[in-house]
Amino acid sequence: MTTPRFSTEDVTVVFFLGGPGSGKGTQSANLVESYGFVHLSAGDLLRAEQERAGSQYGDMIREYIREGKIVPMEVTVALLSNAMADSLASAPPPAGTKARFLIDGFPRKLDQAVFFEATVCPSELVLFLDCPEDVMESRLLKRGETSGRADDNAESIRKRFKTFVETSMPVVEDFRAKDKVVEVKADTSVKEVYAKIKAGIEKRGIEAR
Ligand code: UP5
Ligand code: MG
Repeated sequence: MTTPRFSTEDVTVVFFLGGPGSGKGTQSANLVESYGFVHLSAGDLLRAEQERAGSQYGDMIREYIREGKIVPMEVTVALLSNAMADSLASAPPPAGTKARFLIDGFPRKLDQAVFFEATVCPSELVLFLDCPEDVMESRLLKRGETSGRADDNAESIRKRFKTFVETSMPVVEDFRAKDKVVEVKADTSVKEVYAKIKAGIEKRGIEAR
């Protein structure tokens, strides 16, 4: 059996899932502020790797993201695991506390969840933002006017939704069956959604710090 790289005695991992445009990035900023999470967006790490000079994965990542497909997990898991190690080395948590990592937009497929928990760190909780597609679509199209993201266009958005429903929702369902999901409706204001997130995670024992 493999031993995970990080122990749950030192580290708390919360997976943050939800459809494209459900508000994961937006709410992550709030959670960093009040709960001392280190925010690691799998999508942001992949976009940075895509731009990194000398990366052997740049072209592949670009293609997968535009098509709304899920990048092979070895790439994503290595980026996440190394980002966790870097954070622990450069900004360790206050003495006597565990480091908290908010893993945004990952795992997007069941085998990724299994692989991450076996080799990197088991998760404590899964925060899931539930938002109707029409709301997510209008948010993403609006963001696309200025974001520069290659996947914020109608065609890529449609493909991202399909991947989310077919491949990523089963991850949420699997964690739900294990009673690890805090689910929040995400089609109201940023403030209202955040209030519900706070209530949900505090009920599960994650306190502000
Ligand atoms: N907004 C947010 N909340 C709002 C609210 N309550 N009311 C009104 N507006 C709200 O928000 C999106 C927009 O909506 C923003 O303009 C915001 O102001 C507004 P944001 O917080 O950015 O939503 P988020 O859920 O983070 O949306 P994002 O587009 O980042 O989600 P995706 O999951 O699609 O993107 P991600 O970057 O995670 O992944 C992109 C691609 O990378 C994937 O499609 C895939 O190809 C690849 N990928 C992998 O292959 N593997 C991975 O593990 C991760 C990604
Ligand atoms: Mg995001």
